[in-house]
Amino acid sequence: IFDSLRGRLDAEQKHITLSGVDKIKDKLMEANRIIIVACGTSWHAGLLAEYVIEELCRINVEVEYASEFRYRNPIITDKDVIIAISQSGETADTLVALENAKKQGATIFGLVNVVGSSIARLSDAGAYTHAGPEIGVASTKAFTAQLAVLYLIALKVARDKQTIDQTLFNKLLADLAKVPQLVHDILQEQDAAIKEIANKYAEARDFLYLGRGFNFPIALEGALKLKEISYIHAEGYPAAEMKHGPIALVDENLPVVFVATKDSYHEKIVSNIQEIKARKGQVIAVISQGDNVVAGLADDVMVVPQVHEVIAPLLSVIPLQLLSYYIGVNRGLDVDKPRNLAKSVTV
Ligand code: F1P
Repeated sequence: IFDSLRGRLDAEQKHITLSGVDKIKDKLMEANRIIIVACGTSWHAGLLAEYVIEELCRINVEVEYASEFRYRNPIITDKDVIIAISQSGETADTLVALENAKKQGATIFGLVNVVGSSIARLSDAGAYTHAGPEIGVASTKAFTAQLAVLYLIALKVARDKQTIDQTLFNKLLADLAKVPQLVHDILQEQDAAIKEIANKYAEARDFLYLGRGFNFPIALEGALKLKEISYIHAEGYPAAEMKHGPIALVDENLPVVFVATKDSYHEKIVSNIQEIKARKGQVIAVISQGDNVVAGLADDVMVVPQVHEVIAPLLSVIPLQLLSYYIGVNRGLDVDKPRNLAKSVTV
């Protein structure tokens, strides 16, 4: 993540350098629509980017699973900009989806880790996340790095389109610049507590992850990480969607992980937590520092520093990655090489 920000963001000077974005700036400024195409964890980064770009830039965004998009006959025009997100830059479904879109005239912006990879070569412009090769198969730091770049793009476009005011721009930029240090602090300060939580729940058969707004994609990503490296069945849901089905699963054996950092909908998430507690579910919550309300309701908490709600997901994903890691370790699994999972899904 530090590499993703270094040289691209100068919070003091309020300056963002992204030469790839400059290359397609006119297309972006006039875009009818941004279509984000990705798979797996990269898709979750795309989903969060949808929330952020729509909020800050007021551009219509759609997020597509490349693995489905490639089999559809989507309506794409030269007014569409496609953002392709891929850690490896080689994911076959994403590549085919892009080739199809390119034939219809779309401009493609590639966001990949690997310099010279197939997706990078197919793109009209792009940015490298430079998150280095992941040691493990499951995507963790690539996710954070993808988000860092997507946030920079959103902020840059929002400022040029004047869809946010200078005060908000400055606040978001300043909070984004703090993220590398805050991630470091979370890893240090929460490590022991998260390890203990992992030991407590390592034998659970199923987990439910809930979040709302900017925290919803993080709930999905938390559930995916647990599946990938701990082999525990986990579902991520929008918090309010719980009443439309998953609530039937709740009993004393179901750990429910809430991504519950302070945001505009905080009261709603508090009442969702109460609903789970009333049904004897066990609540693990990611909370903002100083949130005594959720700390008082939840069985276990993982604490992150408070930043603007738009930036908060960059922090709240960290304890969830660590929780999955420690549950996997507790179960004696090789968390770096999960069974059945390939680093690049090229077929
Ligand atoms: C997408 C992805 C990863 C996942 C695993 C399989 O890869 O689903 O998110 O952790 O490695 O592939 P990519 O297109 O981002 O390289």
